[in-house]
Amino acid sequence: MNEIRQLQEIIDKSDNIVFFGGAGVSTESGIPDFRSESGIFKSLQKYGHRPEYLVSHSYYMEHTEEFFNYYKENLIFKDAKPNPAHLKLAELEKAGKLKAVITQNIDGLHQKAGSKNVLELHGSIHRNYCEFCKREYDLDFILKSEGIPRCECGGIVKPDVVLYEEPLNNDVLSSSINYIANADTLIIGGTSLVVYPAAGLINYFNGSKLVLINKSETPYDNLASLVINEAIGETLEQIKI
Ligand code: CNA
Repeated sequence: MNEIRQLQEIIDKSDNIVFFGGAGVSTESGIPDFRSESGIFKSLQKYGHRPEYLVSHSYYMEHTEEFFNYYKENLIFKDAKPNPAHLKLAELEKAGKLKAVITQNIDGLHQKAGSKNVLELHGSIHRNYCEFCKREYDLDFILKSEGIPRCECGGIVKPDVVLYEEPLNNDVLSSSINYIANADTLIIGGTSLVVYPAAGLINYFNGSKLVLINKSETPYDNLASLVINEAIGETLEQIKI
């Protein structure tokens, strides 16, 4: 049986699917990921550092202005639109089959596609807050700011994005664990599964079908019932609900 038919059968038989995804879910929307060749690794050439360092807590603290330059240029894609992967996941939720989307992405495209229950492990570019008085700001405020975005009170406006070296939000993490632990099907897509603790979530899965849809191999391929090494948007687009 070909892979799409196998995936269709798994989805048809399940009504407790959880999706767990990463940067690869948004590459078909024109947002580069970190680790494939076309990804932000090009940052090495332009900034002389790996992206992990440029979006780390230390870099933010020690080179705040450069951090914002890199962040605005490389992590914000204001005009990006949901692709067929985001749209199909939203449809699956609407049909009552998919219970949650757990994402490492910060781009907000799942919500734009119509998904309601989205757990953002690494936060979102759309939420920003003053480190001092906690006032909230939207994405436009960050985009329009020059240099370091400053609140009226003078505090730095920090994106609500989990930087490397920073802990994940406990509520989001425990809720994600709960969904995964109770799912009968876990579809993982567009993630290299090397960024922890997010990648470790897979260990909580007790269900029967683990599906991996990723262009390249992952360290968990041998655990999966089905591995599809194709583009996730092109793959999910073929699924009928
Ligand atoms: P990653 O480590 O960059 O891996 C992405 C994976 O997706 C790679 O294994 C690719 O082979 C694969 N891939 C790329 N395009 C596709 C596609 N169309 N279909 C299927 N597979 C594809 O990304 P992770 O999410 O695993 O890394 C975690 C970091 C990167 C997280 O903290 C993210 O927040 C961060 N990130 C987020 C965005 C975003 O919000 N869109 C963009 C870039 C990086």
